[in-house]
Amino acid sequence: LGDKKVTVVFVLGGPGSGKGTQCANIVEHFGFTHLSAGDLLRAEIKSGSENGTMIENMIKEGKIVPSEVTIKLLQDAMIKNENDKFLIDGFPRNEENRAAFENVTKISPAFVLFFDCSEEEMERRLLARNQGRVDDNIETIRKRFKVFVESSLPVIEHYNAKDKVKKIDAAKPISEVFEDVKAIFAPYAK
Ligand code: UP5
Ligand code: MG
Repeated sequence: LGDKKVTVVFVLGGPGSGKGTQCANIVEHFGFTHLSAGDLLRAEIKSGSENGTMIENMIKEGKIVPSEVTIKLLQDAMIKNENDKFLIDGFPRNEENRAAFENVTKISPAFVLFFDCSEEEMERRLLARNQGRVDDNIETIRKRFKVFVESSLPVIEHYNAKDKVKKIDAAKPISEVFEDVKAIFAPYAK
């Protein structure tokens, strides 16, 4: 990234907590660029890249793709984009992801937006989504929940200890969740 100074917000929360949905709202109102690590990985599969098969197998199992791969995709996307405000959605997913991103990019997030939602509600949403995602089946959903609790919650704990986490009740309807999100982003109004 060189000398480019960027503001990064990590958007975290369990599978189906509404990260993508709320990021689209934040982009529209606050002029951030949305980078979903999962979307970048799915685009990499589609592009026929040499890592495609490995990535697809990991996603089918709900496992975390090696951090070099994800960080490269995020870094390239930030370099290519003129914007200096980024929402990084669904990354870092474990402590190794977090440490590697900080080491490679020298970026630490302005804050972490954490969408808190029950597994029961997230499961309902994912099973109703119907967008053909290979990981939206009950077996993979259970694996994704387990990985979230075991590997991703510790990342949120890490930033919580630094007072960087803004936790949102994500079980409410989309528009109500966005009211809470708006209050947090008010200082970043474009
Ligand atoms: N919906 C949203 N908000 C709602 C609300 N308030 N009330 C009712 N319904 C609501 O929402 C999910 C569904 O719920 C939608 O139909 C929506 O309309 C509805 P969405 O906004 O898509 O939720 P999101 O949190 O983005 O869910 P997603 O499934 O994308 O989360 P995951 O974290 O599971 O998926 P991601 O794409 O980030 O990762 C997928 C896989 O990629 C991972 O499991 C992993 O294998 C791999 N991965 C890595 O290895 N490394 C990474 O860094 C990132 C991903
Ligand atoms: Mg998503």
